[in-house]
Amino acid sequence: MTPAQMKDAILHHLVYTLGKDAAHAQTYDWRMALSFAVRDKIVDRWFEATRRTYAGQHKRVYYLSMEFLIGRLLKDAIINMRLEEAAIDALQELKVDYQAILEDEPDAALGNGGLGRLAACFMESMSTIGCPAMGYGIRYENGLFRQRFENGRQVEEPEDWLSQRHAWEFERPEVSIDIGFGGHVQEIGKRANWYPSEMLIAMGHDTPIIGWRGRWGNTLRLWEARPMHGFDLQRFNRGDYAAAAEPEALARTLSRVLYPDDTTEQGKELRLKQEFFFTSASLRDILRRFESEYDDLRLLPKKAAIQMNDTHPAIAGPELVRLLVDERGIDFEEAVGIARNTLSYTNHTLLPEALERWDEGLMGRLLPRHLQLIFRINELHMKDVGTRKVTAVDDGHVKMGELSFIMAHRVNGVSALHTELMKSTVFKDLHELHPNRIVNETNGVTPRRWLLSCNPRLSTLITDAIGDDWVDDLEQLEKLEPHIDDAAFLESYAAAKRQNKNDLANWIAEKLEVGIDPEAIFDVQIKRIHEYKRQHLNLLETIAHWLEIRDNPNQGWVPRVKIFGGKAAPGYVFAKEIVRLTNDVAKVLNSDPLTSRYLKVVYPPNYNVSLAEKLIPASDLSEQISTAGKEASGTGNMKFALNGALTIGTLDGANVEIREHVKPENFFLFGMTADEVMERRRIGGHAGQAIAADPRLARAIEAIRAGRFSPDDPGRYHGIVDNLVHHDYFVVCSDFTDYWRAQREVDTAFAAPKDWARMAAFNTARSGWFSSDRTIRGYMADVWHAEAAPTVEDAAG
Ligand code: CBF
Repeated sequence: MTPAQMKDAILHHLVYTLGKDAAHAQTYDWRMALSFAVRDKIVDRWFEATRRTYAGQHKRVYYLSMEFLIGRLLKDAIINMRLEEAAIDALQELKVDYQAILEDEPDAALGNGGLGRLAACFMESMSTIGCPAMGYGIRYENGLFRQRFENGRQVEEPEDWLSQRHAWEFERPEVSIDIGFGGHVQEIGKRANWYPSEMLIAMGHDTPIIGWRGRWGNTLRLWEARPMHGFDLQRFNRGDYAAAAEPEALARTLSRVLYPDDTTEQGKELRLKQEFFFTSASLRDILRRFESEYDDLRLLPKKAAIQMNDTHPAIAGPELVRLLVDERGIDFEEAVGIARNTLSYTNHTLLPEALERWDEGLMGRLLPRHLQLIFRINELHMKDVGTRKVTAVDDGHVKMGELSFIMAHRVNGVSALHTELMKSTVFKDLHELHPNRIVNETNGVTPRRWLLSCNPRLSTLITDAIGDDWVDDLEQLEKLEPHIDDAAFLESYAAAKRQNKNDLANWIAEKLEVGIDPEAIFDVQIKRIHEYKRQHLNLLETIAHWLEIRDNPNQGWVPRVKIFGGKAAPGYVFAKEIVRLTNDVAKVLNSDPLTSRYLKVVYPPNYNVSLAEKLIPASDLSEQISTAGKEASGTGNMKFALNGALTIGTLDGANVEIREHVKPENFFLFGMTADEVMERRRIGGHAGQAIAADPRLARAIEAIRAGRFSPDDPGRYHGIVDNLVHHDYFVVCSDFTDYWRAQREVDTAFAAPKDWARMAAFNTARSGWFSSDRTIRGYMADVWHAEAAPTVEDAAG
């Protein structure tokens, strides 16, 4: 597409789709017009991919996920369609600011963190590779909450990403599926009829996801909940307006927000309903498509692979069995076999509190037929394996991890360490019974968004050095290794980072009104706030460091800016206290005339995908400091390494593999291993011992306890202090001393800029393995047994 053609297309949409004339168009209008111009191009490729999938009778992959953290889509689309030059030139002619347009797009925050962002990377990689696939999820009207700080406290506000028209989706009213809850079951012979007492409709919205070079396009289908019988005219005519609108409001609640706080009974019920809602709609859509092409349901596993992204869609097992048995008359045992060979399950966490368990009473009330089937599936499994040792139903609860395991032919972990821990802990018994079921697929990230798009300076430098094949095959980055010995290349590498840091410093000055020194180490921890991720370990080290600088302010300290980003779950009190403490520490440190030129803390609110795209290219140090054994993989760790930030981290999740790839000398390792953590916990008073042994740690804790960061309310953080001193399940205190040591090594290394640049460049060169293209190829081979279709460009060539 030439710039002139792009300009015509933009003006066409401005006038005929948006009804605006150029003289009065606002940023929003230009953004929409540009989006539609780009979307038109995508649609052609998307249709072609769909036609080829049907014509070639290719196996399709269905990715069921409660979260798709897609963020902004415009730049992604422009980059993947290789329309950047045309768009920039066309807008320049139209005197419209391209960057302002990109920034105007709301962030689609349809995920919490790693799991949802992984799903988004996978969608892009499947399209790049040409793996015929469809993502299924929920079209949350308000997504994850928007975070604001009020006197340092987190305040949650609804995310209103849909308050403006969403440029990328196509509404599909013809894809409307009725979903039931509650009611009763009538058994007739081997089948049953389920008569739900409550019904609503799942309506599809399709977003095309285009791969690199526009080679292939897949669909992300998100379900919106609608009422069965919208508006009640009788009630309205009687003047009861609120009651007249009630069915609609109730139905909408279902697709309103992501992860409603499930600390209340109502929250739990809503969450289970959401899970069933999107899983059932997706399965019925999948079966409808399958039956339009094939008439033998036994072919299902050959033609469809359904991935359960964590246990959120775990009801897929019993629901698929129900659809096969009750609605299609297949024998129960055969139906279980078909379902199992079609389904697979990814486990993303071993944290006990995150492993879903549903109360049998609740499950029986909402999904009575499914509960019956779960009991039968469980019985059948116990009969097959000849033991009652493992069970999906226990102690009045349905255990969704076990249920998913039993109903899947493959179960995967997301890093080598996590997969081994799955085998030896949570799924030990099941693994012994099914030793071939668990496989590892270490996570990855898409290089298109997480290098090419977010870091143009580094991307250009790489392409100048080794050509642009790395975008298709990230492992080509290894070709950079010989360049790392070239002083001119290293200088350019360091210059790109410096410029990225300058941009970020300017942005922070403008948005947060905090001045930071671009020459300082940009030390970044961005992720959900959680005890196991140990933001409080980072804070303790920050405080200890601050106190040390105060003792001796003229010692020539290496300047540092600690950057935090992340949201705390609304019901997670401890995490919210960490948020507040971070802001309180920032307030005190940033205004300390003795130390602030050496140490600052910044915490931009509302961490999301777009903010990550700004922060990661400008980072020097990546904080991956979780308690060993707790972080399943991490994916932020991969994005940082790829963009040349050095990791300070524990042997946890994919850190282990990152360290192997980038070499131990280019990674700041500290802390206990997963086994050592378990040993340490057995020692009574381990935290007290660690505090007694390290005066720096003792002083930092005492500063918090004495109210140094909360002088107006000295007792504010006694909860955190008590937890650290008396419980410290996440062994923050016991890892502190080694963390401090590693941080001082960072200071020393950073003070030698050439060596630092070499280490950073080595991280980039060795991060190619962490592409989500590699991960997807792994799933295709080991889990889905699916092949790539001939892509559009390949066929044309
Ligand atoms: O596998 C993707 C990510 O998933 C999580 O975010 C999750 O939600 N369970 C894990 O915490 C991450 O370690 C993991 O990278």
